[in-house]
Amino acid sequence: MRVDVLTIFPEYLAPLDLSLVGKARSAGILDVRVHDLRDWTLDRHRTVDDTPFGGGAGMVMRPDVWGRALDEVLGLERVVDASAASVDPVAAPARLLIPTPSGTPLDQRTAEALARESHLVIACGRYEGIDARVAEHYRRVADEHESVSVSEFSLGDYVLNGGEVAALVLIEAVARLLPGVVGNPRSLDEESHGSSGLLEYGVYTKPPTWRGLDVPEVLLSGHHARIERWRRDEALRRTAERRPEILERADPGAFDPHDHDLLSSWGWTTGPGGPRRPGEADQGSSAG
Ligand code: 6GU
Repeated sequence: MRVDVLTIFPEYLAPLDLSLVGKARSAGILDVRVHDLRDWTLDRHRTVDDTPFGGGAGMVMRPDVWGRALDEVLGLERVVDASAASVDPVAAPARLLIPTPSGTPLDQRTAEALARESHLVIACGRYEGIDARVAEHYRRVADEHESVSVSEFSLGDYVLNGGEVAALVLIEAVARLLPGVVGNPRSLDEESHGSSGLLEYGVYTKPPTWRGLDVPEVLLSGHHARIERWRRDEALRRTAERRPEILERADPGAFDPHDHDLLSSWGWTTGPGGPRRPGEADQGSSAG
């Protein structure tokens, strides 16, 4: 997979040399190129921002600089030049990803979809963000050429100073899903937000007693079926406590009779619409 990152702080992406992502790069599984946006400025001061039309605080990143940079990195100069030609050797479309607190929240399903792509381009804004016409323009290019698609994404409901940390997060979330990056791919199923849809159960290692705290007895029993059930119960308990909305969104068919008993013992109801937390009516059962 090829990933291009555009930023005015290329050094911010230095952690990409480390750990699993660094190994994936050395192994040739992941080709990450970090570019300095200022390389596409034309003035002596290498200006990337200006004051917002309509007034207000802060600065906005100029669309003309972003346009030159993105056309080149997305390979669009070539597409537009070749648009009259009948033979179009265009590769799989690049995905343009724009980190912004006003984007769609990034989740594991999105990371899985991105891991199947061949080329990601991440446009890291700073200040108050990138002129809105940039996303609009490349959405239009996407509609016309199918050589690119555009997604604005957010890490969560808080504000960062720029998109660089979000780019690191996205690259790590995607890179670990590429074949050959994580040693044992089965560990990807059992972790939080994996195929069960639940948060992961707690994990333990030696010593069996530490500062008066014992490892749960069942984990030392060697009884595989009991261990599996205990882990499922723990995953359900954590999810119900910490992220009840995940259980309420889950496929109602994903819960076995033991799950239902457990949820009921915590005051949840488990109708045909799936689990509902205590005090929450089933969807549609009490409209108005
Ligand atoms: Cl993706 N960017 C910025 N600047 N702030 C954020 C974010 C992204 N996600 C949450 N906060």
